[in-house]
Amino acid sequence: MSEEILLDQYQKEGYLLARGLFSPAEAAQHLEHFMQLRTSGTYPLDHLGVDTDKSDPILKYPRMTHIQRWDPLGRQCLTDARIAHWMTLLSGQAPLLVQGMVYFKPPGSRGQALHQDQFYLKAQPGTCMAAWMALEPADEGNGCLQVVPGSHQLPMLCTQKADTTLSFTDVGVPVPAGLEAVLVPMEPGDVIFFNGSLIHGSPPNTSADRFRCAITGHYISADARQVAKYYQPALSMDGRELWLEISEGGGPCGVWVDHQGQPVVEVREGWAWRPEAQGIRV
Ligand SMILES: O=C(O)CCC(=O)C(=O)O
Repeated sequence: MSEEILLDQYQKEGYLLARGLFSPAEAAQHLEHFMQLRTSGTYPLDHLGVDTDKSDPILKYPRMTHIQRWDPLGRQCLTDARIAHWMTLLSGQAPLLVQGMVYFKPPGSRGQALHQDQFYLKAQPGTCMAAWMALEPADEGNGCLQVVPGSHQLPMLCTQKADTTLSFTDVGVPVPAGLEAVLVPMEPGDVIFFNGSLIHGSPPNTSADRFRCAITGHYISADARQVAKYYQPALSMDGRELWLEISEGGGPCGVWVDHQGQPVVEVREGWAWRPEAQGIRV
């Protein structure tokens, strides 16, 4: 598919799937490296999620966060020229990396409730973006990514309590009327790029014995002047650390309501900024 068609799709749907952006061999090399890291130690900001009990598989395989700050291969992967190319094309600006995470998602583990990344990053002006790469086959059975096409046009929605039997985070957003969550099955090396306002998440891994390992980067564009404190310093794709102004609190959020049969977003004051819901210790 031509870059033009993919760009058009990104504008309409809020995401773009770049199949085979990395080779299966690269994905396998990254998988082996991250699994080795995970099984051999603990790291700053390892993320466990909420409502864990002793049988929770996430206890053995928590997410590794801010990997760009302490793992050279993770940093190299998330600042790779192929990612920079697409990010620049999609946003018209060079990207700055503000967070790198590895999700292991072992068999039996919960997914992540639907959410909008910009709610947490608060990149200003504009929004943030993500690049999410499958390191193993990801499908409905092991809890692949799920997106709500077109939802990137919405403002930040007010959060609601999530079902923590299905999600390791305890806040989520509803799927607005007229929109639909779709699963995005991916193969190792496929990368999905998505807009920071796009509603996305993932269902639980219900498979008996398959992990669903993925690496993801959150980015802001080079002309952003502010981002939330947790995401600083930002990293340019050529390795420079940059400190931006800190985004505080947040603006109004929208509630999806019906007025005489017409769905509209009603805007309310005050985002409920709850870092602990993402396992963030500020
Ligand atoms: O990998 C997942 O299951 C969810 C990822 C996600 O929602 C995110 O990185 O913002």
